[in-house]
Amino acid sequence: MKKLKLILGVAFVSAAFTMCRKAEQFSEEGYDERLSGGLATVFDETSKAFSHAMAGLSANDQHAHDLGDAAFEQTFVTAPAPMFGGLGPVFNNVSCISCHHNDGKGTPTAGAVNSSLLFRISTSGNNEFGGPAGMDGYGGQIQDVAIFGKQPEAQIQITYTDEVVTYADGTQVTLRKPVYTMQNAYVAMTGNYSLSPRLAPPVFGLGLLENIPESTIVSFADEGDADGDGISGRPNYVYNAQRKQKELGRFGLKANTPTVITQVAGAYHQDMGITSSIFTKESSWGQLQMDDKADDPELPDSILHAVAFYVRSLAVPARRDVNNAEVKRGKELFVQMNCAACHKPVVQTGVDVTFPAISNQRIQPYTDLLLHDMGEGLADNYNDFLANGREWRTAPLWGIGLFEKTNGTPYYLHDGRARTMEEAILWHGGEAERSKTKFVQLSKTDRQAVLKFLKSL
Ligand code: HEC
Ligand code: HEC
Ligand SMILES: [Ca+2]
Ligand SMILES: [Ca+2]
Ligand SMILES: [Ca+2]
Repeated sequence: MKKLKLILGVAFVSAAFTMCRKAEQFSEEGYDERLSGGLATVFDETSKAFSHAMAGLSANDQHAHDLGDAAFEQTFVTAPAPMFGGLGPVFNNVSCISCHHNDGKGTPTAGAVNSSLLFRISTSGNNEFGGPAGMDGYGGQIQDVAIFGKQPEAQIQITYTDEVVTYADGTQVTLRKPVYTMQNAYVAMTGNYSLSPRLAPPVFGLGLLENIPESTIVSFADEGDADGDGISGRPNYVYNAQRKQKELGRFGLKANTPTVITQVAGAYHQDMGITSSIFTKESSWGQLQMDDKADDPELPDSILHAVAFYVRSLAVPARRDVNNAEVKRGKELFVQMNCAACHKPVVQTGVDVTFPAISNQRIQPYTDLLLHDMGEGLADNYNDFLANGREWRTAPLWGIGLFEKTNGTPYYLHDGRARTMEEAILWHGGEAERSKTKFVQLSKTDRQAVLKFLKSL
């Protein structure tokens, strides 16, 4: 049944591709702007838009993708279990899909079953690898759920305070700022700590982002702001727990993880409490509730690799309405307001002869994968390797116009505080202050054109 759906899906996608291709005009540069992921683009604008394999995978690769797909959706259980055991003792959720809804963004409802918001915690200073120093009794992340007989580390309650922004034409937008309160801590927390709220981002297109040459990303940086446009941007360099060395950070909301595989192993480890060959000790190792027995890894390498391949080979959804006049006007304004200085519209991936779908592709990720100071309003005061408490990785904007489809109620920004893309823009500060001010000064018609352009991504 699954196979049939897959074949139908592929047939449908290729039919749609050829049909639309004839109907639409190419953009001025002779390039089809709809191809956000180059050859790894898929034509689907439904709730499943982020869930397709890239076209052209070999039979072997397709098989690995399908295995990874099943494991991504698999609910893990308490050990002992013949398969998919090892959940906990403390964890945040029971499967990847329960946070990355439809392979897309999550929902910021801490405590609820579908919650995809988690909290990192650190004391001042760094750990032995240059990363954030964890807290005694808690480590680096608060796990708010536990298996039977153990206690969750703590829960975090969220309340919001409102702030109103008024445009020159009188239109008002209400922004909500989250306030977090730690509750039910299983042991007393001593000393100062900072919390970093993180909402699950989408997981498609990551093979492409991983395949952007390091030199390209570094070339986007302008650390001393030599061109004087107020935008600097710098790369993060982080510890690779698999290769045991410092590398460029690309993934995570502060570019705090170097590769897809370490990100996936890290998710099993911290978010689900599942050990693997990369993270061999439970996240609660050395804490009160752990027996500290060094067992075999709970996750076989075969599954770890399949899941990593699954997210690397998820296709990017095509843009819609690229020839609509209002969308085109919105794109012009996006460039004029210098949004494109951080949200890079076009990037070229490197050559990878083993994986043609991600090799040498012209993609439109709308990110530079660099860290930017986003101002006090978005600051979490939490350091993550080189990222300071005001810095975040430029969020890729590809697919953002489909969040309503993939997630029902969409949420934007690192903690989901923004309910609309307009709210997300109004939170921009720091290096993005000038761009934000330009947006606020636009006429209502032009603001709508910008939002319509974002909706087409
Ligand atoms: C409790 C919710 C939660 C669970 C469960 C979870 N994730 Fe995530 N995921 C997140 C958050 C939050 C981030 C951002 C992490 C950061 O900033 O360090 C993230 C980031 C990622 C990224 C990087 C995306 C990017 O653009 O940088 C990948 C890949 C990923 N997760 C895969 C997985 C896989 C595979 C699983 C299952 C093994 C999983 N996640 C389970 C919440 C979750
Ligand atoms: C200085 C770099 C920079 C500039 C300039 C910039 N952005 Fe961003 N943008 C970011 C970063 C970093 C984030 C993630 C912030 C966070 O999550 O707290 C982001 C997030 C967003 C989001 C939300 C993405 C999501 O997935 O939740 C939207 C929408 C957005 N930007 C649009 C714009 C628009 C429109 C402009 C121009 C008016 C702009 N940005 C200018 C860096 C920038
Ligand atoms: Ca475990
Ligand atoms: Ca912990
Ligand atoms: Ca600059």
